Amino acid sequence: MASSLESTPAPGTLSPGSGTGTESVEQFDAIVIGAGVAGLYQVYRLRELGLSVRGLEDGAGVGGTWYWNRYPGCRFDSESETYGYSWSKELLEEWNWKEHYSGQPENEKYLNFVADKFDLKKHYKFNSHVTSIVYDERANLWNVGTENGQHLRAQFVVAAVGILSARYLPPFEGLDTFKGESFHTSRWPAEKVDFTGKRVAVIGTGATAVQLIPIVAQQCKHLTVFQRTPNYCAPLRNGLVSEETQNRWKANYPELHKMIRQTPAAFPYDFDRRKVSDVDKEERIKIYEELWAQPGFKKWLGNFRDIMTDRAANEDFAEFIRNKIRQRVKDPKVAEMLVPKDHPFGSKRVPLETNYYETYNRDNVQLVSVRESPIERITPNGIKTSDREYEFDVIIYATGFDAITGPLTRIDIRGEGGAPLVDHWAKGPRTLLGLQTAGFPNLFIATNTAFCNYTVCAEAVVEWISEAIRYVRANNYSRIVPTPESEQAWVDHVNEVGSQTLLSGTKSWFVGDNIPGKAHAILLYANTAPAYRAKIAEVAAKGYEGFQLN
Ligand code: N01
Repeated sequence: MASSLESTPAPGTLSPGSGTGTESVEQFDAIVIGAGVAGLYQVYRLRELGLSVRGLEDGAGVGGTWYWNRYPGCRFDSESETYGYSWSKELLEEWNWKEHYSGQPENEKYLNFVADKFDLKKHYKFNSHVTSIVYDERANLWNVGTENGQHLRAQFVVAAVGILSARYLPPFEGLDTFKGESFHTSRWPAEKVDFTGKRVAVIGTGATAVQLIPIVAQQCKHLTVFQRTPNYCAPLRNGLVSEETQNRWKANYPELHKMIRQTPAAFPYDFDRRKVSDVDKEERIKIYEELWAQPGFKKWLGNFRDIMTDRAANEDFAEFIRNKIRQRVKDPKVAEMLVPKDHPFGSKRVPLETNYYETYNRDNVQLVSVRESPIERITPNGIKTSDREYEFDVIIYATGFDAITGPLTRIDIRGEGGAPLVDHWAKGPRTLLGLQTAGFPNLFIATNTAFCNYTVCAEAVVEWISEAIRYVRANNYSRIVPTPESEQAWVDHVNEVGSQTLLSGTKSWFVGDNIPGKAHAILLYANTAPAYRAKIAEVAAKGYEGFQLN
């Protein structure tokens, strides 16, 4: 019986550089954890600085998110031409995107292409799940341990562990008793899963499930979707990239990169400078229809400027989407189940979809509200809700992630005085600029925690970290670490900015509320991406203001 729930099966084959078991202690200038978008670039930059670097990666190959999330339908929700790296002119010239919103197989190929082009794989040990990162104060070195017994030491550690890499599997009773196949979307097997003739359950209706559901519905005998909270899903409007468009991108990449670095979330569109109330109802509907016809996140991030801050303005567009859902779903009862009413539009990540709502018009698809009849347990034959037992051959858990903090707090990280990171972050993440934590010198976090198109701000973060490490070494310092005061000031600022948006009042992974028992705290920096990048640049220009160097 196939299952992706037990361990972390490696979807690919073992690479020649894979860790093989207990080895002696190896020492490097820097260790980079992760071979995703940020990790690969970090290894490249540190190598360029002349450091000895070891990369450690849980998977058997490069790709991070694009290695693990192989579920059917997985693809960028960002425009392909904005998601690729911007730092190599040659790379931009050589790579052709096939689709406007590129799919997982192509994205994994792209990151392999990058890793091969810049000869990055040789720095990595794959199948190396990092379990501990412990600071040795006397030696000013970090000890890094892996599940398969590797032990490494380095002065600098960069955790490029991603923000959505620690899967969340709800602790349903009886989870292990199911006799069919079960999969978590973020640990999908490399082999194609055959749904032909099968009765399939999907638990969850977030951005992942919304990509997966229409495809599985076409392949299986019967699909039952277990929904707790309906989302405001909007059409992706994907398409193939013509040669002409590809050539236009290549000729204009510098202008494109300049432009997206000026927009609030690094997408190729900006908010309308007007407020909802500046425009009369008839004109507004016209504008909403135009936005609706556009691809990608424009309906969200190209909308009126107050939709993310003003509840009444938000409600105007929310009602527009609700009506779109009602028009697309034939059965009014099912349509009403799919209409979100308990949170503002865009206060959770907006899932982008292709035929998602039409899928509920199919005869072989059923929607179950687990708000009305909660899941009580997983049984050997399927799922038991408070209502009845459903029988399945396959259960798909599209239940999300312990976002942003999870990838770090699941590692045993101990800083000065042996203090565990998990204690320091008990009430939410505590960092300066999302980059470093007080008490954890020379440990950097290379993930994009700004509200920003992932690669764009990940590049900025990697470049900042690389320059900080260069600065430390060039000036004969041995350590860089935030002062507790500057860390507190940043935490206060992040909370203050978050409280001015509609994000903080809605239950989602943005605020940790999707994980039972996790502290409620805004996990993203909800200011604009240009403001974030300006802030980190300013701190560096002022000799790393707020950081202690010694
Ligand atoms: O996870 P989610 P996701 N019983 O947390 C439900 C990124 N992404 O993997 O909403 C029943 O959004 C939960 O219900 P509720 C993107 O940033 C990017 O879908 O908590 N249901 C929800 O419906 C996204 O935001 C792309 O009430 C339970 C679902 O599981 C992030 O990944 C594509 C439950 C989880 O939704 C996460 O998306 C896809 C329970 N006990 C994703 N527990 C691209 O752009 C949870 N749920 C490529």
